[in-house]
Amino acid sequence: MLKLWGRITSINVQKVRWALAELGVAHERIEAGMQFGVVNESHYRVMNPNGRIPTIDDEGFVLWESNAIVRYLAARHGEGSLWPTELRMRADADRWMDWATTTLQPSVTPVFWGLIRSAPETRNLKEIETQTAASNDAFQIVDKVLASRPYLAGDSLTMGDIPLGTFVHRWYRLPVERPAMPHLDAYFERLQTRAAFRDNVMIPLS
Ligand SMILES: N[C@@H](CCC(=O)N[C@@H](CS)C(=O)NCC(=O)O)C(=O)O
Repeated sequence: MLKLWGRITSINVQKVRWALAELGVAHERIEAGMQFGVVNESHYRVMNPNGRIPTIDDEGFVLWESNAIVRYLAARHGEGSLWPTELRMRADADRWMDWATTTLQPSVTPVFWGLIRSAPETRNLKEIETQTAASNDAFQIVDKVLASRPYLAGDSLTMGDIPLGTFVHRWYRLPVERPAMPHLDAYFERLQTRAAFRDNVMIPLS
């Protein structure tokens, strides 16, 4: 059975758990990261020299990097669903995975750490303000795209929605001001109709 290492509060682990649930893949999860430790143990470092989560072991095939894991699972178990068969739809989905990591994450993560994982007296309020504005600018790009389609790459959920959907949840749960983004609001509601999203992503921020 596939093994997954990682705590459920990690956004990168949430991507993998959401994908596994959408695909109906049975697995065993082993707590790792932060208060659970494990990531610095030598057996873990052999699998993942970064000492980060998530890591999977699928019948002896070890893989780390959350987006790579989501792509692998989608290709293996989700042909025609999470893994679009049509080349250009797949490229579109793939693009949103990279975009979430390279454009959205660098601004959302400092806001999350500043407001949720830092003591009030240590917060860099100027940085939080700057990165909140940058995050809202990025989310407005997504809002415009979602005006013409229910999911990022078209009419159905694909791997492209997985990283971004986890950031949408995080953004809507952070105590920040957001501009009106009606299509993103509707998208977040749409994602919440999916049990796999509710169970694995809608976890209180901590
Ligand atoms: N690029 C990596 C980043 C992995 C990463 O930074 N994971 C965080 C959790 S989201 C982590 O391992 N933090 C240390 C810990 O939990 O102990 C990925 O997407 O998998």
